[in-house]
Amino acid sequence: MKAAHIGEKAKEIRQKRFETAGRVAELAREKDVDFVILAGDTFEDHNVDNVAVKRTIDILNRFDPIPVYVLPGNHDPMVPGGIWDRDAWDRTGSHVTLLHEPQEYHFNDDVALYACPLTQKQSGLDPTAWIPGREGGDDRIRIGIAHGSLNILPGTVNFPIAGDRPEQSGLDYLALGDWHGHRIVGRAAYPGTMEPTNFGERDPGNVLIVEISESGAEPQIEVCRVNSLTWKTLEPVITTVDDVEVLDADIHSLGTLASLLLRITPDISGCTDGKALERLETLREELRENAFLMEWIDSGRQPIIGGNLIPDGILSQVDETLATILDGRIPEGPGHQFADRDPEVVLAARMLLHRLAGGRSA
Ligand SMILES: [Mn+2]
Repeated sequence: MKAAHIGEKAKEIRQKRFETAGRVAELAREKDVDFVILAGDTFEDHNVDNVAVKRTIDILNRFDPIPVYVLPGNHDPMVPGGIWDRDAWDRTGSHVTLLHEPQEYHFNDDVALYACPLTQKQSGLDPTAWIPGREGGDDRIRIGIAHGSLNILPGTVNFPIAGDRPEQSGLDYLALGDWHGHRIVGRAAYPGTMEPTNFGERDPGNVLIVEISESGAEPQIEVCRVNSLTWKTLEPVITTVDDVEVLDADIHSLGTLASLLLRITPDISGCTDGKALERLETLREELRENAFLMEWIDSGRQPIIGGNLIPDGILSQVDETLATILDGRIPEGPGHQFADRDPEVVLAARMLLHRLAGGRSA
């Protein structure tokens, strides 16, 4: 994933994603899995530079001798001249199998894999439709591998997959890719992306460890978190210092600041507490300096408090005086007699001053 939408941090994001893929290889060893499935969209598109392809192959080779089955998805479909035709694939070990045909593959005599590779970006056809039903006497573990949208929600979807595919085709498990959040529907499951790709995704950043004891047995699915970056959208309503403290604690509970991509839209339209605004500003600075990425979106309906708006001169002196009072100190010179006024009144006065002096609507 180029992650161009992240701007200057895109390169670091790409680096993190390779690191996470490497951790998945370690996890596969730790968990002593029999094999690994990548159910599509290993690449965002075919336009990937050779260095990224090489790094991907290096990571796939780190799974050796654990077999890895790689399915082409709708972003990296099996097409002539596509990503899977690069010479670099010659370097992959024999443990890596590209599932290039819709057919039955054999992990061993007891486990059959039904691969549903995609050959185009979009389709209204179910890529799993070809999977034959279970024949009498077949007691192998049968696993479908597909990429698309489980057709369980209203509306038209790309590559719709029958919600009852496991039952229809006698599958013990249907390993799916496409959805970014992890989701388990009966015997069908999406792990979601190993790293989140954007704000607003529903629980991404996992791989699934699936254990199937025998044909017909309920798959035991363990959700393992592997992501290193956390993307979080926050829309806190701030009226008091306590609200800022809660926001501060919420953010720090997400992980180290260096691992956080934050999109924060504070609503301070009802805030008349100068201390709260000051604390919020301090938090903002802390996040700006330390978070992996931060977008701070002013909601527009908030009090304008900012030095730049006030031209130098008497108005800026008044502003400074009001700020000093809000700070809990007694200003020197003119204005000191207002030091005992209700902070709400002082803040309201300051907001009014900013609106008038700044000539901007609040
Ligand atoms: Mn996809």
